[in-house]
Amino acid sequence: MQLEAYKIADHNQKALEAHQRKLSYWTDEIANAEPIIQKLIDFQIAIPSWALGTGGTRFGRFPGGGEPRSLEEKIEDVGLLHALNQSSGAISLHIPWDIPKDGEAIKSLAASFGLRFDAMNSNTFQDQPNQQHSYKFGSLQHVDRAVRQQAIDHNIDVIKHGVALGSTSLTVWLSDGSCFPGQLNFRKAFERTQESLQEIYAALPDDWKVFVEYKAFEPNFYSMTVGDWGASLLFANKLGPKAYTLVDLGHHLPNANIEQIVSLLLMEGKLGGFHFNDSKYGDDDLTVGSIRPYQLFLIFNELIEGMDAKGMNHATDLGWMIDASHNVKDPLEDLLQSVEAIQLAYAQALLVDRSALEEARDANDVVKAQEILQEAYRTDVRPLVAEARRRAGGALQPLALFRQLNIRQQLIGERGLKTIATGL
Ligand code: LRH
Ligand code: MN
Ligand code: MN
Repeated sequence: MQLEAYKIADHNQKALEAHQRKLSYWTDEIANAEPIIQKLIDFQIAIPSWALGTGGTRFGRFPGGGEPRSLEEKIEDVGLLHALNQSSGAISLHIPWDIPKDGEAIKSLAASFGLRFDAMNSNTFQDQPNQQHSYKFGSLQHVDRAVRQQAIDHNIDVIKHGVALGSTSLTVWLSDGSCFPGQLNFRKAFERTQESLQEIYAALPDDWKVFVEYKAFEPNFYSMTVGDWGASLLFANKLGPKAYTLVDLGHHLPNANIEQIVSLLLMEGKLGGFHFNDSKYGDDDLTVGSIRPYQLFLIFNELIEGMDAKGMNHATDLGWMIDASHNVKDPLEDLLQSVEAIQLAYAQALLVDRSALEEARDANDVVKAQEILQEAYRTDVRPLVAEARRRAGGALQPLALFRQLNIRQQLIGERGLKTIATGL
């Protein structure tokens, strides 16, 4: 289904007066509202193709109905999100969960919804039917050269799919590691992984980047070969200028200071992109901003500081992606919430008075420094985000409109109640 523009216009018309009342505080009182609105309009967050269906857990799955049954329907779903919020203008594919059979046709279908293809994700953490070698004991790190080669070939194949779609980056996440002490020679596993990555790196087109995603644990529970930002940065540095670290917010040990990691990676010019989600315990893949919104704000605070220091373009110089899974919510509603949470944190971080903050730091005024951050964080920026959406042609209240239009019911009507999307 495609969302007609008049439905959004009708919704906005009805909500306009109340919206303008809230917005007037900004336009009357705040000097830099306009540049913030413009930055919000430019900022796009890629939706992962695997997050459009119900993920479940390893204990069970409760599909909600009307889930996309094909890549085409996934693109349609992201098109719906983008029509509603005008901020989800890209889709990130996982191969082989979503193999485009006809790259050209898929690319033009996506373009018809105003979507482009963000990072391509390879998968060497599961065995596929008819696969010659098993990844039970790893892929790029494997002791057997034939297994490594199979994983390298897969990554090169993913790059080819990406080229056909107009993507310009590859995300490599490896489940490689070990479950028990003694199982693995850490150094040799690292070196084999490095060699394998080097072969993948050699196959990257000139304008491509590779993102090395780290994760502290799961599915290996004693060691992960790319277990933290240190290991990822080592790989990225050894690989070369097209290689970067990717930060997934759920991939750290408890209480890690992610904002500091972000700051240092940016300083090194090696932060490539993000997988946004939220978590209370581990890789929970919960809705962005649902558990630790202040942490999200602090991360954006470092992102802006570090990107501005390097003259980077906020919208285009990093890969912004969501990586989520849904157990009890409608995936589309959840994704609307996640995108909005990212925009709110971004807008709040844009409000931080940076020169006052540096002054407070130089004066060792700890209280003032904290106040400056919290002043921005405690500001209600929802009218700014809504205004950015409205100006871009999106809905003032995307979630409310999604419900008013009974979009899920319509999707169930089209696709059926029992549908299972491919993915986790
Ligand atoms: C691993 C991960 C990685 C995968 C995705 C499905 O936990 O975050 O990004 O590609 O989940
Ligand atoms: Mn991830
Ligand atoms: Mn993850």
